[in-house]
Amino acid sequence: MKHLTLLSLALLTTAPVLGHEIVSEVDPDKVPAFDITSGAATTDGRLTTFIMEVAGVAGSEKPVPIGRVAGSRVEAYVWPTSLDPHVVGFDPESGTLALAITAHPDFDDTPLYDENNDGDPANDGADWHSHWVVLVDEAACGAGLKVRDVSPGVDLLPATAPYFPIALDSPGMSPILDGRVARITVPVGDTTSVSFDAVTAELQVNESEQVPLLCVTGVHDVASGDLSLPGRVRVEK
Ligand SMILES: [Ca+2]
Ligand SMILES: [Ca+2]
Ligand SMILES: [Ca+2]
Repeated sequence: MKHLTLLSLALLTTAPVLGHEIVSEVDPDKVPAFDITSGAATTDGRLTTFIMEVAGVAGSEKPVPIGRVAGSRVEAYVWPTSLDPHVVGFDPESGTLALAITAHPDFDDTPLYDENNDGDPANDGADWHSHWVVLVDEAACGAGLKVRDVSPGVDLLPATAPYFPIALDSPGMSPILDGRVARITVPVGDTTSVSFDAVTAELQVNESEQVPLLCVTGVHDVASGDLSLPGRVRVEK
């Protein structure tokens, strides 16, 4: 009976967290830096913070530079969300709006930001930085997903987008990679009904720079296991 009571207490104590956070097992076959152990998000009503914990050191593995954009690789910590892409300035209902922390040493996609603080805003990419992207299904991509191909000037893009022909925005929110945790805060407040997942993935620029321009080529880990977006944003004052 004592055990039952303790178990009930434990369930009561953890119940408000369940249904918000997503828990993923440690998998010895995965690269620890991309092996997700949990995904979570909190909001104070004005800002929302997306959080991911991994088994290793977050951000410790980056793509090897190849010296050209075509065929180059991107590593990413990604939170796919149920937010409409129009919330941040893309076409409404145009795919899955995802927040991403990425590193890609072969190209700069943050024309407004000097990520490495060397006086040149056009030579970055190797350091971890943030993006909004719109993901859509693409059978031609290794993982069945791509960043949506667009025509800048025809399709809607946020003012802070680099105006590449993909649904990519570079609004400059600083990611925090600290030990096992990757997190990022975005200026989106009305998120208590938003669902999300946590994913670690590799992307690649098309070898011939044709569409699909930016494929998701491989998925390291999906917190939910099935991309069902079971996470819910927790209110934290
Ligand atoms: Ca995992
Ligand atoms: Ca830049
Ligand atoms: Ca720079």
